[in-house]
Formats: sequence, C-alpha cells, structure tokens
Amino acid sequence: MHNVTPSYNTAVNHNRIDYNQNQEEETAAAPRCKCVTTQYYILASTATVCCLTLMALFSGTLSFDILKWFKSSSSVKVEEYTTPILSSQSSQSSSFPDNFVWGTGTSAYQIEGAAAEDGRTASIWDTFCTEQPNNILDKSNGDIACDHYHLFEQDVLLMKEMGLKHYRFSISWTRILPHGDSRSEINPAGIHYYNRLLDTLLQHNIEPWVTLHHWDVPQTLFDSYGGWMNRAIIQDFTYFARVCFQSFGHKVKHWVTINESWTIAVNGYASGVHAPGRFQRPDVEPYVVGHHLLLAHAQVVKLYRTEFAPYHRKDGDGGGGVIGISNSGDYRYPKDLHSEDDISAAERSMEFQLGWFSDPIWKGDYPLSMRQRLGDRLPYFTDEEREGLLGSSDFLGLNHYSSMVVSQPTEPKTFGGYWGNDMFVNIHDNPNWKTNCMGWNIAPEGMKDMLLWIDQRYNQNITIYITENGSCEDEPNVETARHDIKRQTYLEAYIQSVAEAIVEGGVKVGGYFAWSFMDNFEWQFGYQRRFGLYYVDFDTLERTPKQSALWYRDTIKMNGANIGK
Ligand code: GBH
Repeated sequence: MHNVTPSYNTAVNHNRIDYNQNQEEETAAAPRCKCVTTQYYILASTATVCCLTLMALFSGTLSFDILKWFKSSSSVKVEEYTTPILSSQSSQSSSFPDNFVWGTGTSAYQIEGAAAEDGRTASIWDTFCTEQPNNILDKSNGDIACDHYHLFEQDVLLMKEMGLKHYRFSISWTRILPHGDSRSEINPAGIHYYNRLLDTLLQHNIEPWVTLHHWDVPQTLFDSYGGWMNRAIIQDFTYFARVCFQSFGHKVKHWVTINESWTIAVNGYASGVHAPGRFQRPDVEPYVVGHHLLLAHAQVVKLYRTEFAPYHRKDGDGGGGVIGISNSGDYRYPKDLHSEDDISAAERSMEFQLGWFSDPIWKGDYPLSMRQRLGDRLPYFTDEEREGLLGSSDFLGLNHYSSMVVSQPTEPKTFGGYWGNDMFVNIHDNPNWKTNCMGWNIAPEGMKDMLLWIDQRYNQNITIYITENGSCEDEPNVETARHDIKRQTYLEAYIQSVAEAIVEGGVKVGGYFAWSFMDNFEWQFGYQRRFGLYYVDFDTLERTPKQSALWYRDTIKMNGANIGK
C-alpha cells in the first residue's frame, strides 16, 4: 500500500518544480493561456466552442495560474476538463431552489495523513489501526492517507475546478489539543493548518462546512476515562469546540457537531468493527455512548449559540453562523406492505437508527420503541438535559446511503450481543435492487422516502442538508475509475429522489454533499473501498477526476437542471 513515505515528498516537490518551470513558458504565452489546454486535447473544429464554454464557466474566476498548474501538475488529467459542459441545457428548469447548496465531503482521519506531524497525537483510530493492523482489511492506516495535510492547496484548486461552492471537512481534535482536554496547550501548528485551509477555501469562494467530530477521539481521553463511555468527555469536547469556535468562528458559518453518532455507538461499541473496537458489553455501552454524544452535542450548540453565533461572520447575509448534527439514516421498507407488524418493524428500525439521535433533538426524548425494548438499558435525560436538547440543531444533516426491507420476526430472538437484536427485525432482499461494492442496496427511492419520513415525524418544517450520499464502486485502477458511470448513475438517481422530495413532498432540503470529494481511507476497509469523485492513486498520491466529478461539475453549474433529463 503506502510505500511512499520517502519518495513522496520528492514527488510533490517535483510537481512544484515543474510548475515553476512551466510558469515561465506560460507567462510568455499569456495571450493563449485560456485556451492552452485545447491546443493539446481538443479537435480544432470544437476548440472555439470549448474555449467559450470554459470562459463562461469560469468567467473571471479561473485564473491563469490554475490552468498553468493543471497543465504542469502530474496530479491532474487536464483533458477531462475540456469536455464541453451541457451548456445547451442550462436554461432548463431546475427542481432545486436558487440557493441550493452543492458540496462534497471528507473527514480528517480519512484524508489528512501527517498523523504524527506538527504536534498531532494519536486518536483512537490511529491506535485501532496501528496496534492491531488486522482490524483493517488491508492492514493499512491513516498515517499518510491522501496526504491532504500537505496537498490541501492543490486539492482546493481541484475543488475550484469542479465548481464546488461548499466543502465539508472535519477537524482533527488532537491536531488542536494534543492532550485532548484543557490541560493541553493549544497547538499553534494545528490552528495554523486549519487557518490556511480555511483561507484557501474562502479565497476561492468555497464555503467551509466544518464537522467538529468525525470519530477521532483523542487516545489520551480514551486511556484516562474511556472516551465516549464517560460523561467527562462532554466537558472536554465542549472545550475543544470552544477552541475551534474561537479560532475559526469568524471564517466558518456552518458547523456540524458530531458525525453519525449511530455509527460511533454501534460500530465502535457493539460490533466493534470501528475504533475503539469494543464489543464486550453491547447491551449497555452503545446506549451510554449515544447518551453522551447527544449531551455533548447539546452542550456545544448552547455554547455556540450563546457565545459565538451572534458575533461571527456578519457579512451581509443575516450574519451569525448555523450549527447542526449529522445523523445516519438509512430507509427501511416493510416486507409486507399490508402487514401492521412489518410496518411497525420498519418504523422501529428507523427509530433505532435515525430516531435514536434525532428524536431527542426534535421531540425531546428517545423514541418510545427504544424505551420499550431497552428499558433501563437506555439512559434517561433529566428535565434540564431534555430542554437543552430540544431544538438544539439549526438543521438536520442527513447521511443517507441505502435502504433495506424488513419484517417482524415470528420467533422472539435471543439477544445475540448486537444492537440489531435489540431492534428486533428480520432483514430481506429486494430483488429489484442492485448492490454496490459495500454490499449496500442501491435504492434511490429510499432517499425521498427518508426525507418524507423525517419531515413527517418531526413535523416542524426542519431544514435538512444531505451531508453525505455516495457510492463505492469497484475501481482496481485509474482507467476503470475514469469511467465510473455506475457512481454517476447512483448519484443522479439519488439526487433526482431529493428533487422529488422537494417538489412533490415540499420537504425543505437546503443542500446536498456528495461523499466523497476523493477516494480515501475507508475505515475498516482501508484503501480497498473507493467513494471518491476524484480517484487517488495511493502509491503516488496522484488525483484524477472520475467521470462523476465532471458530471457533478455540470450538475453544480446547472443547479441540478440536468438531473433526470
Ligand atoms: C459514512 O458512514 C461515514 O460518515 C464516512 O466517514 C464513510 O466514509 C462513508 O459513510 C462511507 O462508508 O444496508 O441500509 O443498512 C456510513 C454509515 C451506516 C451507511 C450503515 C450505510 C448501511 C446501509 N453507514 N449503512 S443499510
């Protein structure tokens, strides 16, 4: 896998050197710069059209520097970007509101690398991967990942090329606070890194959406008190959030507190396939962990709303920032549409996933079905906590990937040590669905049904952002990846389903973030599962746009008017 450590810096410097060399050449040829790529890749008969399209596309915003960089950098395949966009369709009507947010997402441990650099200390994910490599399919880890820590400037240029206006990423807790808590000196190198990333994004008019916690609990906090198992983490997470708000709040208008509490609780503390790899008390730990995640979320939102939001980024559009949570929500269909039991099994299934972490925020307590099945294994909120939670999100971030068919089991299950048994449903195939290479069902209608379910359940006209949606495809090499038509088809169908929820269901969906900006470290699957719009060669770290990246660029440009056409 990662045999790039020594040669890697050379590779990057090499790009930089090339860049400088080409700079002279390009400066001399300045008048033809905007067309410089066409000269190499486009047939003469279409050159003018493409030039005009490109110029219109990037009107005024794409500097010569970017083109020069693209031409000189071996990390980018320039010719793809000369494909004319579907400008003839841009007048078609779109189902999406004018201010609809189109973005992509990543997370710190999955892309940054530089794991031990500039004062960053280990998180539970570093430990999980490096101390027991068998936890990860290819025995890899995030030590280098996409090396975004060093390559972020180039990556932002790629985002710019894609026409991205919004980018969601997460902050590595231990880059900011090496001890995890307030005993830490705030690490100036960590602050400096995220400031540079934010500045680069803003300079290119890309709005940052910053997630505070995407699973990388400081190892020190796990060692001293068990991480999310202990209430003490609420205070420490709030302190970390305070440092982030203080340091970056004037640059960030959109915050996400915690990514996928469900995944943290179930994968980390029931099945143990994620860090910290606990499965010893699956009857208790996931629910305790989930409880602390919710309380920490509420605490951080309270802090933000009282001390930061009113003062940050008042730049003419209402000022202040917004803060929400991103929850995992896969849809469940009843096997027998006429069976009351199956219908309630499907409901329960969604309550045990999305409802677990959304009901307390929009209804003030855990779903009744969870309380009924779990009894006192599910912790209780005090009145004060309930009040703190209620309304503690300006929006719901929905991470939606897939759907399943479920039924009510006929035989009572014995508890097999997994959250799924607590939930008490049987899972079935739907022969009409294909699966992706995660084995997840491709069921675009589930997106619309999930959005309608949320809208109906919380009945508050809440704003939903799809903070993650995407597909993993089998891409053994860059050539396969460049023709990722399956991913494009997946994204198009799912976005179409979002459009239907907006148009037919009146659901307030504010935006959509494709997961992921680029291939990255896919947790327990290491580098063996690719979700990116950019292909990453993990030996050379070269990035190549896939077909889906080009298609998504068009989609953004046309505000989704190309969808379903
Ligand atoms: C996300 O988690 C993570 O936030 C992200 O870091 C990760 O890279 C990305 O997804 C891709 O894995 O068969 O209907 O039960 C994914 C959470 C929860 C999504 C379980 C799929 C199973 C679908 N996943 N869900 S279903």
